[in-house]
Amino acid sequence: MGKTALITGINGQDGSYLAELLIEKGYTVWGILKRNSVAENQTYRIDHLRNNPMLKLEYADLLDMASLVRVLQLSKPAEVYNLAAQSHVRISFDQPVYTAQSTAIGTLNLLEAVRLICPEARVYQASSSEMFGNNIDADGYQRETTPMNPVSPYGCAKVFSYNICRNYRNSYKLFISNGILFNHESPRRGSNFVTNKVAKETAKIKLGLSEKLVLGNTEATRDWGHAKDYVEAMWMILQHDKADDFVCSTGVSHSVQYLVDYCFEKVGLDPKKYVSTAARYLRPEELRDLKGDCTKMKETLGWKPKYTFETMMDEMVQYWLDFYSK
Ligand code: NAP
Ligand code: F7E
Repeated sequence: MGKTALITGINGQDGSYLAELLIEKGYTVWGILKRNSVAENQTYRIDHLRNNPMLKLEYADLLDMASLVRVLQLSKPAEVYNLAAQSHVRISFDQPVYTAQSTAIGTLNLLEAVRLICPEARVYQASSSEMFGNNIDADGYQRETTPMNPVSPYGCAKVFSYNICRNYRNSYKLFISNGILFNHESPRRGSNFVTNKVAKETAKIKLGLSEKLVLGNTEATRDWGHAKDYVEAMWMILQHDKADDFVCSTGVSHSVQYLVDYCFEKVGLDPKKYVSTAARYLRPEELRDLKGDCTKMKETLGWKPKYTFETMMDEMVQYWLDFYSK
């Protein structure tokens, strides 16, 4: 019989790809959905899996520990992937308390529930490169040993989760691992994150459906990988013989301006004619540059990404061209 896994955040970008991967591997996959008034839209990323008998969905919320206890008792998972969070950095400045509740205290609720109900389960925590803030090692990279100095409520909340996971691992001998993942994208990325916003608007402008793209800080640089490659890393982290923390990245970074130029050039348009900036997309404190060194991940687990920045952005722009051409 295959293993059983529970995914929080199953209807998010990563949760949807991880559910596909685990079902392919023969897992029974349980996922939690938090209640939303528009139920139709909430599961669009996993609707293609809804009739699969290996997928089981339950209502629960990271802020409601009783609901987590209920789902852990029902599902009895061997692996728990904690992907749920308020994950938008800019929005975390607008909703700092909710971000801290869901992205920090939500993790603690889940760990307590695991400790009480299924202490044998292996837990993956979705930690983030946002935790490093503007700290960069002398060689220009961030890695597992880089000091954490977050510059957003989201980053602060993720540092709490990262640390409480290490604390529970050491105090209670639970198998809890952090994946410190750098930005990862796909056509399923929320369209208010910069890669998918640029891909979508490039396609709309090309097809005559829009005339402008308004952005924030175009000088920031990010290390962008593909979510499909990164969910494979999550799975590998939980198959390792001991709980540990791993950076996952591509080691290549580009500026937001380069991202814009790449997408517009792909469809044969001059970005200068369409792209402008506005203060509303700036953050009170900016995280300028991210570039990860994932040597530990590659050497210990043998992880290797299949996508490059270019093949990923090609897929995303093409997705929106097809979407708006239907
Ligand atoms: P996402 O698309 O924003 O998905 C977040 C998921 O969390 C959604 O399914 C959301 O449900 C759910 N959620 C939010 N609050 C919840 C709560 N209180 N209780 C239960 N579920 C809740 O994020 P993602 O890009 O897939 O990222 C997955 C995880 O990795 C997140 O923790 C994120 O912070 C972290 N991470 C992401 C990246 C990246 O570049 N993508 C990098 C590093 C770390 P609704 O949609 O119904 O609200
Ligand atoms: O911004 C700049 C913005 O919102 C990337 C989350 O998954 O990765 C993600 O956080 C960069 C930033 O992602 C716009 O200022 C310019 O410098 O796509 P983003 P993020 O903030 O890096 C980390 C690792 C996570 O863990 C998070 O969950 O792009 N930028 N103009 C813009 N960003 C947005 N969203 N919109 C703009 O118009």
